[in-house]
Parts: sequence; structure tokens; C-alpha cells
Amino acid sequence: MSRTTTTERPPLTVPRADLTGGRIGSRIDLHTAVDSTNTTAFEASGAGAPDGTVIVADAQRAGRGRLGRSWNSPPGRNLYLSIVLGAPFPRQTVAALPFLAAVALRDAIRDLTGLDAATKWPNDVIINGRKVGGILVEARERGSQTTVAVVGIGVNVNWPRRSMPADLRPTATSIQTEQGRAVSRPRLLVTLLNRFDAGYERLRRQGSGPLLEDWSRTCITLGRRVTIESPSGIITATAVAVDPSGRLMIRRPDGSTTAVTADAVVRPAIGDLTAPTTRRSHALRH
Ligand code: BT5
Repeated sequence: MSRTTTTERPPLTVPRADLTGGRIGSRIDLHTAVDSTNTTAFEASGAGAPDGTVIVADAQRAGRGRLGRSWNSPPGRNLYLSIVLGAPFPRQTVAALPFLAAVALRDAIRDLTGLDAATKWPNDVIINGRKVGGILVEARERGSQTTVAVVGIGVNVNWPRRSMPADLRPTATSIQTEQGRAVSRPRLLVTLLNRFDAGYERLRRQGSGPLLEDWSRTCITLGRRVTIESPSGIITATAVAVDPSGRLMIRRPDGSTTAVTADAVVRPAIGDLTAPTTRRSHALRH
């Protein structure tokens, strides 16, 4: 039956039998609530959790975004998970992980719903111009080596827009909101982990080239005029590509190109929301 009211909140479970990968989900810890699944993942790793361990929580008390921002994480609605990746691995692999997670989430949503989920630089998954998922990759390093990387993924699943905090409503969405009906969180979780596992194996075998190409295919940032706010000032330019380190390559009006790192704030340039473009259905809203 497709009708599901928003008051139904089936418990979050993990259908382990449906995992197809050899690495991701080799161990899965399911929590009712934690401060942040990324924090719990680092703790688990420190206590010996193996490569591929996944920490899942039904709610987070202090979910984190990038750059000190927070991730709104109510119970019973969404997915919050962190994947522990054992290292050592090259820096370029770490830089590719947000893109890998975004592609895995985009494809999992498409697999289950047919919705036109898309990527947005640096770390968002969006549907119809609104953010449905965010990614936070954190790594611990010793010397020049990455000792462990944690890939945190938050997805708004069965969260009606009217239940969202007012400040998020203009820019956020959920799968249920876009699809008009609820989606099974356990099915989404397992589809996402299977997609991530396959993508991680490909990344290790082939490097980041094919991944970044795949990510770019649906990226709403590329080809658009953007305003970049960085410590060195504000510039308006066209986003043209991502480089192998995941930096956004922008072309200035004078033809010069520059790489922008993920800590810069990138917005659509004023007037670009209505610019004619083949990617129009993904118009940026923030
Ligand atoms: C992100 O940061 O998008 C990364 C979010 C990662 C969350 C996962 S959940 C599992 C794991 N454990 C954690 O503690 N974190 C990870 P950023 O690009 O900085 O975006 C944060 C901004 O998105 C906020 O400042 C809000 O504007 C907005 N936001 C907050 N909660 C949101 C939500 N649930 N849905 C959509 N947008 C949200």
C-alpha cells in the first residue's frame, strides 16, 4: 500500500541479509540516539572496530555539519550514519570520499524512488533544488598518513517539510516530501551501503577519475555562475569542473581559472536562478 501517514514511524532496523558488499557493513552498530555518529564512529574505531564498520543512529543530539555547523537530526524520520574506513590510504582517496558518498546516496535514492536526485559541490545531495542529504568526512592523520577516515551521511527520509524548523524549510527537503509517500529507511540504508561498497572498491581499483566524472554528470554547480566568498574576498565566476583533489575549478570573466577549496562559501550568482540552462530543473535555492 503506498499511502503512509506522517504519524507512522516504523522503527529503524538493519536488514543485514540484504548487504551485498564484502567490506561496508561487516559490522553495524545501531543506536537509539548519540551525540554524533561521526564521534561514535571514531570511538568505535579507537576501540578496534574493523574497516567497513557502520554506526547508525535513529537520532543525534549534536549532529554536525561542516565548518562548525549543525545537522538537524530528529528521531523516527531520517537516516544518520557513519562509515569507518581503515587506512592507510592516499590523500586523494580521502579527498574523493565526499564525492563517493554523494554518488552512492544519489544513486540509492534514484534506485528506490526514481526521483531525480542530483549532486551539488562540495558535499550535498539535492532534489528539485533543495538539500535532502549532507556529507561530513573527517579523518585522523599521523604524520602524512591518514590513519582512519569516517564518512558521515545524513539523509532526510520521511520528514514532512512542515515538521522541519522554519529556517530549514526554504532550503531542505525529504524523500517523502518529494515522492509524496514514505520510503523504508532500512531499505534505503541497505541500498546506500551496497552502493557505497561497490563505489569504494571502484575507487580503490581505478582512482578518483571515473568517480568524479560520475559525480559531475548530475552536478548542479557545474556550468553555473557562482559567487565565491573566501578569506581573500568575493568573486563571481563560472564553475567549470572539479579537480582530482575535489576542488572546484572556476573561470573568471577574464578567462583565468582558480581552484576553490570546500571551505569557501559558494552561492549561485545573483540573477542565475532564472538563467536559461539545461539544468534548470535543479535551480539552486541556496
Ligand atoms: C553538511 O554540512 O551537509 C554535512 C551534514 C552531515 C550530517 C551527517 S549525519 C551523520 C553524521 N554525523 C554527524 O554528526 N554528521 C554526519 P554543511 O554543508 O555544513 O551543511 C550544514 C547546513 O545544512 C546547516 O547549516 C543548515 O543550514 C543545513 N541543515 C542542517 N540540518 C539539515 C537537514 N537535516 N537537512 C537539510 N539541511 C540541513
